[in-house]
Amino acid sequence: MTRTLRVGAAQLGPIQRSDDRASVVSRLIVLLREAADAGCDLVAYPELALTTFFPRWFVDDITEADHWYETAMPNEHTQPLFDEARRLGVGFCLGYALLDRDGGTENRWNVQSLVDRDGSIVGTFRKVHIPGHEAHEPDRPFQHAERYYFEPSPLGFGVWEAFGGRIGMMICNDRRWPESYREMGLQDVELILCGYNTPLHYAPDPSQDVLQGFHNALVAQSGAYQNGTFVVVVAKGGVEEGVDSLSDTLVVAPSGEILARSSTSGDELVVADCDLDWCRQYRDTLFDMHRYRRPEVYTRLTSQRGPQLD
Ligand code: ING
Repeated sequence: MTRTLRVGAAQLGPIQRSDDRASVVSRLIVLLREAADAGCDLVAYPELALTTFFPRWFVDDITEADHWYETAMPNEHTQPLFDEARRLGVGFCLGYALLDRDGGTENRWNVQSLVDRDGSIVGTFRKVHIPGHEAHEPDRPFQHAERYYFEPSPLGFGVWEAFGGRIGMMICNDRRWPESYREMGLQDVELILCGYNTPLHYAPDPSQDVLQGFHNALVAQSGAYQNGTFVVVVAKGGVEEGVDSLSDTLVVAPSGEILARSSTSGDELVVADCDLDWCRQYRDTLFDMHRYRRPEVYTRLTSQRGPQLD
C-alpha cells in the first residue's frame, strides 16, 4: 500500500489592486473544484493568495495597508473556500497576510495555513526570511518593502503530520536558503509546500532577471534532492499592477526531478502523484543523515549570521 498523495499546485495569475477578495476566492474555488475532479488530496495556493502583492507600494502610515491583511482565518471572505474544501474532502495550503492584534500587541506576518480535508487548520507557518527593504526606496521602479510590512518569524520551520505524511511549509524567499529545507529535513519532512510572488526584475542586480526561472528551479530541485523530500513551489505570476512576475510552478520529486510544471502565467492547476515512500530511497541511503551528517563540525551554521574571518 503506497502512501501516494495527489497534489494540485494551484498557480494564480495576477490579482490586481481592484480585485476584491470575493472575486479572488471564486478563482480559488474554481481551482479547488478542478483539483477535486482530478482526484487531488491536497491543493497548494501561492503566497499572499488573497490580494495583490501590496509590498510593491510604500505607504508612510502603515495603517493605510491594514486592509491587505486578514485578522482571522477563516473569515467572512474565506469561509466559502473552507466550506467547499470540506464538502469536496480536499485539503489546501493558503498564503495570506496576517495582522495579529492579540492582547494589545500588534504583529504583521506573511503566513501560510495548512487546512485538512475537514476544513480544520492543521498549522500556520510564518515566513522566516523576509527579503527586500524596510524604508521607501523611490529610485526603484517598484517597491519590495516586505521588511516594512512583515516581521520575520521567531518560530522557524515546522513539520506537521497530515494527509498520511509529514508536511512542511515555507514561503517564497525561504526557498532560496538551504537552511529552510534542512530544518525540515531534520524533522523527516516528506512534502514541502511553498507559495511565491517573484517579480522578474530584481532591482539590486538586474543581471538576475533572466535567471529567475533557473534560480527558482535550482533551489527547489536541490532542496528536494539534498533532503529527500517532495517540494511544491506555487506561483502567483503574470503582470500584476504593471509588475511581471515569475510563473514557473513546479512539483519536484525527492530525486530532484521535476514531475510537473505550469505552462501558462495564469490560473492553472498543476497535478502530480507524490509517492511519499519515494523519500526513503534517498533518506535511507545516500542522505542517511544519522549515518553521514557531521553536525559536530558544522559549527558556523548557527553560530554566525554571515561570513566572518576567524
Ligand atoms: N519575493 C522574492 C523571492 O525571493 C525577490 C524576493 C524579488 C527575489 C525579486 C528576486 C527578485 O522570490 C518574495 N516574495 O520573497
